[in-house]
Amino acid sequence: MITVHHLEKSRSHRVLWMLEELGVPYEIVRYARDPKTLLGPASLREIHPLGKSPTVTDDGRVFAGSGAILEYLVERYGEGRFVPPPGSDDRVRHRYFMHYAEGSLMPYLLMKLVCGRVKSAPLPFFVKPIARRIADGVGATLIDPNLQRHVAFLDGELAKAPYFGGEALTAADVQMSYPVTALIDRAAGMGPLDRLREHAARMRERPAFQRALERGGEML
Ligand SMILES: N[C@@H](CCC(=O)N[C@@H](CS)C(=O)NCC(=O)O)C(=O)O
Repeated sequence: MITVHHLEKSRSHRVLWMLEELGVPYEIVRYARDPKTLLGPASLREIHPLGKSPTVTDDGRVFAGSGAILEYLVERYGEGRFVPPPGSDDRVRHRYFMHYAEGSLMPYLLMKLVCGRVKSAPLPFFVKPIARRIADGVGATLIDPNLQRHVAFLDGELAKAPYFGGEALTAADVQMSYPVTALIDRAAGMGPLDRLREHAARMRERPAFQRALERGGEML
C-alpha cells in the first residue's frame, strides 16, 4: 500500500490528486504546520532526511519531491496514461513543465511569500522600515519583473494548447496545479491571468481533484 506523508495546505495535494486519477489505493499520514512558522513538524524528518512533504513510501522505497513522485507513479501505475507518447512534441512540452514548476516558477513564488511575511513580521519599530525597504526593493527589482515574465509566458503557452502536457491531461498539469494556484493568488496585476484561471478551474472540476481535496484538505 502506498503511504503519502501529507502536510496540510501543501504541494502534497498534487500526489493525492495523481493517485486519485490513477485509481491507485493509498493511505495518508497527516502532518500539521506550526501555526507561527508554517513549517512542518520534525517527525517528517523521520521519513526522509529533508523533512518535506510530499514524501511517499511504496514497497519499502521512500520518495520525496513532487515531480519525482508523480513520474514514479505514472511509470509504475499509469499503463501509458498521463504522459504523452515518447518522441511526440507533447512529450517535450510535458517534460518541460514537469521541471519548470519547481525549478523555474516556484522559487519566485516562494520569494514573494517570504518578502510578504518579512513586511508583516513583528519586528522592533526601528528595524521595521529597513526590513520593509529591503523586501520592497527585492520585490521591485527581482521578484515582480520575473513573475510578470512568467505570467506572460504561461498565458502564451495555454493559448497554444489546453493542457501543460499538450492536447490531453498529463502529470504536468498535476505538477503545475500548485504554482498556478499560488500565482493566481499572489500575482494580481502582473499580467493576463484569465487563461491560468480557466485552467485552474477546469482542473478543480475533475472528480479526482475533488476527491483529493476531500481526503487531504485545501492545497493553499
Ligand atoms: N520541491 C519539493 C518541495 C517540497 C516542499 O518544500 N514542501 C513544503 C510544503 S509545500 C514543506 O514540506 N514545507 C515544510 C517545511 O519546510 O518545514 C517538492 O516539489 O516536493
